[in-house]
Amino acid sequence: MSKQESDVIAAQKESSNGASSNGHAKAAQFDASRNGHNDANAQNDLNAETLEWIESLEWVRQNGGSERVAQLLETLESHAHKMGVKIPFSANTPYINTIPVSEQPRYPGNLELERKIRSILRWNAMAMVVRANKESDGIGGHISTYASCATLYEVAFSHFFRGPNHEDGPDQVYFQGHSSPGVYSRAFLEGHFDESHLRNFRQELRDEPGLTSYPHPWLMPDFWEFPTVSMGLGPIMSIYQARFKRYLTDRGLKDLSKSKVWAFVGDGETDEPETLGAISLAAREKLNNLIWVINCNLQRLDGPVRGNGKIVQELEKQFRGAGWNVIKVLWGSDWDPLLERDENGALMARMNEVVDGEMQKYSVSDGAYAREHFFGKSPELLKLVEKMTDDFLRKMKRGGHDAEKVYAAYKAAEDSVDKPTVILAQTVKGYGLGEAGEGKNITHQQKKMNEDELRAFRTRFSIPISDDEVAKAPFYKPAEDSVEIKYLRAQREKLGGFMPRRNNKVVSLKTPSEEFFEEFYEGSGDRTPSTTQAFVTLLQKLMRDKEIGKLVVPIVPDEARTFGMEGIIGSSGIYSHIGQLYEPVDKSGLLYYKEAKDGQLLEEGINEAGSFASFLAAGTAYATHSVNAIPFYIYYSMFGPQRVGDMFWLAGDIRCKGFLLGGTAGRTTLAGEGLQHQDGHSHLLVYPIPNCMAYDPAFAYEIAVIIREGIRRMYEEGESIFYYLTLMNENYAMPPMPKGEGVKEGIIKGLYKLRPTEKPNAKLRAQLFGSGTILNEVLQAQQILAEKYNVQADVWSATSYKELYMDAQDCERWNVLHPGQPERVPYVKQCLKDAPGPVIAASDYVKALPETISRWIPNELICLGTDGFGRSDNRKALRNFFEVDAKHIVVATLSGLYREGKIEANVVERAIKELGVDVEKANPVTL
Ligand SMILES: Cc1ncc(C[n+]2csc(CCOP(=O)(O)OP(=O)(O)O)c2C)c(N)n1
Ligand SMILES: [Mg+2]
Repeated sequence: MSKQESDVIAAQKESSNGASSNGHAKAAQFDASRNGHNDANAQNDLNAETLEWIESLEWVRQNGGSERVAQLLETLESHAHKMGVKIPFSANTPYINTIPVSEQPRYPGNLELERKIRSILRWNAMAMVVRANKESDGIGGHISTYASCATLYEVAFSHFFRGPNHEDGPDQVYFQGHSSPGVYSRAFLEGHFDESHLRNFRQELRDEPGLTSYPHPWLMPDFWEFPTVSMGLGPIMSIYQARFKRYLTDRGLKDLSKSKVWAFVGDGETDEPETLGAISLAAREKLNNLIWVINCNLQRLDGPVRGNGKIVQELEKQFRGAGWNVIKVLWGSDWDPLLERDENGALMARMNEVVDGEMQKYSVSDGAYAREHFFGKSPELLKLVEKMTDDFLRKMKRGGHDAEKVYAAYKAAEDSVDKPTVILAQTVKGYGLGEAGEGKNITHQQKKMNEDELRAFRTRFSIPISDDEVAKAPFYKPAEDSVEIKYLRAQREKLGGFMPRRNNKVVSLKTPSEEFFEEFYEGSGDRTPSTTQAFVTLLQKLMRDKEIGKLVVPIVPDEARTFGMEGIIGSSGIYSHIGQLYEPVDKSGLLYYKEAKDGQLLEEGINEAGSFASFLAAGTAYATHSVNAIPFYIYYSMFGPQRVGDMFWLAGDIRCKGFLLGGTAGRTTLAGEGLQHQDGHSHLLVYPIPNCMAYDPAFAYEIAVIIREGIRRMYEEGESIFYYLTLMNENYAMPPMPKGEGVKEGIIKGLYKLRPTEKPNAKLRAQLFGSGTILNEVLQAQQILAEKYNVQADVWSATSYKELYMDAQDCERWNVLHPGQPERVPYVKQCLKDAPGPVIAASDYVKALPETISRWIPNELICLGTDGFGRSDNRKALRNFFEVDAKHIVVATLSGLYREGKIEANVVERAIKELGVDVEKANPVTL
């Protein structure tokens, strides 16, 4: 096969020069035309010279191997550069398989039997969707995605994917979301699902168990590991998963060095920035434990991915440029003899030039069409296929449907030494569907098949179902002792058992004692830290803890200095697989910029999506790797759910644990940064995520109570929840935790009385709610109200409106469904039972937060918040602008009392004047 390989190399060189073919004669012709030599003698000289070079290369290949050839070419190229020769850059190789036939390993399985098994899987996957849609019109599902990638999956299931009992540990597989019917279909043959599961695909609310539309660990917690259906998230998660496995290995927490991470990606899905946005990290970190399989069926939902171009070539450039190992699997074995006979490179040139839209056309056309349009481009090509029938031409496979080609690619990927691998597999969307959708633009949406189409499918894949039965699309499972089932099971047995499987048996850890947190309960004394600093101190203490310290995974996106985490960089170091190859500029200092192989901090650079992917990998390590990693991801709160909201949602689905810390939070607390940076709404954005616990704490002890409770619930009790805390950068003394009853409970439930009035029996009473640093404004207002206006107010710290809201809704629902029974009273209502006067709720967040609980507040409620775009100015000016400072709280309280008929309007007017409130100022929300 030396010939083919040298062809490839020659073609690479030529294509980089803009030529479209290889071969001696062609090369010489090209030489001549490029140099403008028309003179026949000169041309002959050039031909001879080129031939000599090619022959020399072939000699080197035979005697020194392809590596030596590559070395020589590299040296020559560098030399040419030195001589000033301009060589046009191309990261592309020709449009042929990367692995030549000569290097294809022997296939280790029974090809014929595997083909039979694949056929059955295809049938059941299709039948699952067709039947579900027959029963419930519009229930949806996808046939054509799995149809195109069945071979890609099956070769991996039969020969590669390590299962849970494999001695190297399990592989992590990110399945393409829309291919779920194929994965279910296999679980059915393996005996993990019965017919009722398949019957209830996409029908989860029946008496029998159903199957989720796509991979959702929330709904199938012992099956699916990773939600992938929101395009782009599977790919980016897989990169950070592979990196996190390295991290756990390098830090000695668990050796995960022998298993792999696989991600199956759609070619259309590569348009998502999240898909390709982090590929350079994978190469930089030399993640040879990562294998991507991009199913290049050349189609997305509406039509071709690149009708006028070539998606495979486009991707090849990007991945090669980023430093990945790229393996193209484009043509099946039927094409090998043709390429072998392609002496002048005409076939390869044709493969290089044909655009994807045309390739798609061949998949829906007969052999005569391909002969006329693909091979008909030149007499040479027509001659190449003259002995082949049209039927043979029609059946010639694309690489992704050829198990031997796919196996060769996977094997090479597994053996990659220091690079992640991407396999670009060319397939046909809806392969095997025939008239029902194969290669058609509508195929992605195809969910129904008529009797003729079902019969044709059955016949094409030789499924033993009779003509009488076929219309009902019955599921087919060979007998338990059939060769197919035995083989299927035996292969999985060899590879460590059934998969996908999510580990639900989690070993719990012990929450640090109350004493551990005591210093935070005691307050800061004379010191005036911000809540951010208080958190970082707590984080450092947790990291030093003997029991759980090593499990803590701090994550930052280039923001450690912003949050005062230099100490963590200096003490624990930033994780780097290769350590630190340079002397940092600040090495002489106490806390230098330290990178280390066992570094604990994940410093992800300016990359919130990547940082969140790290959070997900760490926060699910309890299930994926049986390591109770506790991630603390701290970032600019504005770049949280607003920036990567879909990943927050996914964190819920994937049952991620850990703490998200939105730093520099609060629309008026982050002063000068202005409109794009000041977050006053992220708390509202996490409302819909059912298992996200959101808190806006004001003091160090509140943070300590919430974090302790979080560790207890997530890691001791094993609850599938995660925490979102906002942290602010305003410095003030952290008070000690009030001694009264129910404070800790109140902090956790979202509301507790912080500073009650000393005169509860006064005539004028009010209730003030405050959150985050605005609680300090509320405390000031309490004083002003008492001193100047004779109003006695209780001050409450509202740590979580979301918690109050969830609790109230839960009570409400129960009460609606249980008339005549004693009503359940929401916690917030219980708190306000004996609390007279209007309620004024102020925070650095939008007014909608306290509004969500307004129905359960028995008194008059006035909400103050930071609705509107932020501004650059100092806190005083901002709080005046957004009307959340002490004076606005006082005026709102007096207004509330006036509405309740407790005071005259002129009292409010007097306060407005005395406090300098501008009542003619426009509403900040419109400014
Ligand atoms: C973020 C996101 N946007 C849109 C969709 C809807 N969608 C589902 S599949 C699909 C096309 C997928 O094409 P491709 O990635 O090529 O996969 P194929 O089915 O061809 O293998 C689209 C647009 C989605 N699931 N997620
Ligand atoms: Mg596609």
